[in-house]
Amino acid sequence: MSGDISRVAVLMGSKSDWDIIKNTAQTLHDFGVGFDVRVMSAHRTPGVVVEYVSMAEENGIQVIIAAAGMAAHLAGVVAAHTILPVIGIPMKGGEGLDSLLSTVQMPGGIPVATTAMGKAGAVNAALLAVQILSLNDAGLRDALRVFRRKQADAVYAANEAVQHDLDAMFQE
Ligand code: RP5
Repeated sequence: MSGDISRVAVLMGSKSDWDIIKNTAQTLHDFGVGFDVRVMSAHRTPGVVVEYVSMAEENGIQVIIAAAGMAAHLAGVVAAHTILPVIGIPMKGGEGLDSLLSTVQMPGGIPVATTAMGKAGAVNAALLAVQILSLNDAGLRDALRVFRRKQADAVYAANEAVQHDLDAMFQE
């Protein structure tokens, strides 16, 4: 739990996913968005998943992020039990491609917005959740614009640094 009210649920299939999913929690925290982190498994604790997700809307959750690896059914099962938007993060628990396909290949009618694997996906899941929440939150829209500007500034600075290195390497 972080922030006053949890607006985002961050679910993961195993504690072994946490090292990557910490990036989701950190990003939500950086935007000041309250979240609730839980370990629960579509296969090992299916009853807990259904119970949690069935109550999520009533509990004030607006977006659910679900991370799982291998035969990664967590995001799909979550999506089947709620009309809240669900973002799936495929974890590289097995080969990687297994969890990517298990998460992304949802049948028509039950969507899961699937991110990349790894840290990029963990961060992007949080950013996508913030973007969804920002539709009704001008403060979050401003924070997203600041984030994008800082991100671009870092790329401009990196380009400058490379140009500087090139000048130093090849000056006659
Ligand atoms: C999935 O299986 C989890 O999300 C994890 O990515 C993977 C392996 O889980 P552990 O065997 O490490 O608990 O359910």
